[in-house]
Amino acid sequence: MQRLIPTLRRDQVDEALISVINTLQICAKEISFRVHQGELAGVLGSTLDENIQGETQKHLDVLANQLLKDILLECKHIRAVASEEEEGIVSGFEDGKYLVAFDPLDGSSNIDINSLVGTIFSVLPTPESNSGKPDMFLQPGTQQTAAGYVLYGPSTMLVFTTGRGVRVFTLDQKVGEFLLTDTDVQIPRQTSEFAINMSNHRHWQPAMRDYIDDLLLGTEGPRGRNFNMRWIAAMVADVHRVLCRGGLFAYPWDARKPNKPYKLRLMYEGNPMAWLVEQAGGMAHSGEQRILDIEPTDIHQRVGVILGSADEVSTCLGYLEGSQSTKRNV
Ligand code: FBP
Repeated sequence: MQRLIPTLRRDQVDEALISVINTLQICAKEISFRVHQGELAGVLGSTLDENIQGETQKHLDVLANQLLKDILLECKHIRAVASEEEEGIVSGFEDGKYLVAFDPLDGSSNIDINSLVGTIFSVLPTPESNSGKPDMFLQPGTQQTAAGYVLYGPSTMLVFTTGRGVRVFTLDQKVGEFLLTDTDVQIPRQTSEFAINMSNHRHWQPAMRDYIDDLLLGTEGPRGRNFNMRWIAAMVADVHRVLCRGGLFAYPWDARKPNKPYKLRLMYEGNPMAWLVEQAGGMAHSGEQRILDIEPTDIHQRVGVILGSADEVSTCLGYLEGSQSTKRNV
């Protein structure tokens, strides 16, 4: 089975970018070990601190963030990093060609129940301006040079793209190496599976409620077939399922906090997942536009997310644009 670096060389990826992705895999192994040690490594539970998002930090959030910072900033090709757990950016090598934005531990609410969590990353080129300020990161997702995630589950998987399709590696615990286990990930256009936090239903736009209600009506409704629901409450795991077997994943606009109607973050959740999904033949939309076309204004800005099987995302957007009617059979 092929290892990471030979695969990247075969893909003719730039040597500096290979070094960045190689550094990310080293981080993944360190975090994977601690996640799988759980209470034995004393990494469960919460700290008393809040992060820039106003969320209580878990010990593993802090530990994973520190590991990523320490190891990534040793890489001479990294100009700076931005993290969900850091207010500002952290500078690296002045002449580093790349920037790395990351969510050190996605799905934090799953840590203490031994459920699926992950690390999500997005790599961007250092702009010519090289200001050393957060504005270096404010590039649309179309500018990403690499994007992916690590899923810490029954096995640890590294899934990423450099614009040459989606590559899937599995960590061989015996030799401590990520080995290539899938190269041609394709998301089926059609699906009968959706993922959304249903408990937020009353807070959604009416059109989004209609779309989901028609899925729930199944054969008795306008969709004329049954749909199944899944929600792992970790984007990395819900999107992994979509890459494996199709589906629609959504975290849409929500009326609860008018000044903060979205939950997920553009730079280190929306953009990397959107590029992966598009590279696998799916669609990724904010409800207003293609996620990868969004011009960011802040490294921690939030975005609506509707992604997955292309035909199903189109149908959902049809409801939001009012072109898809909800004529009930009732
Ligand atoms: P973080 O855990 O990195 O803050 O990510 C947010 C997240 O956990 C996503 O991974 C997941 O899709 C969503 O929030 C779950 O939200 P909810 O608590 O509404 O189920």
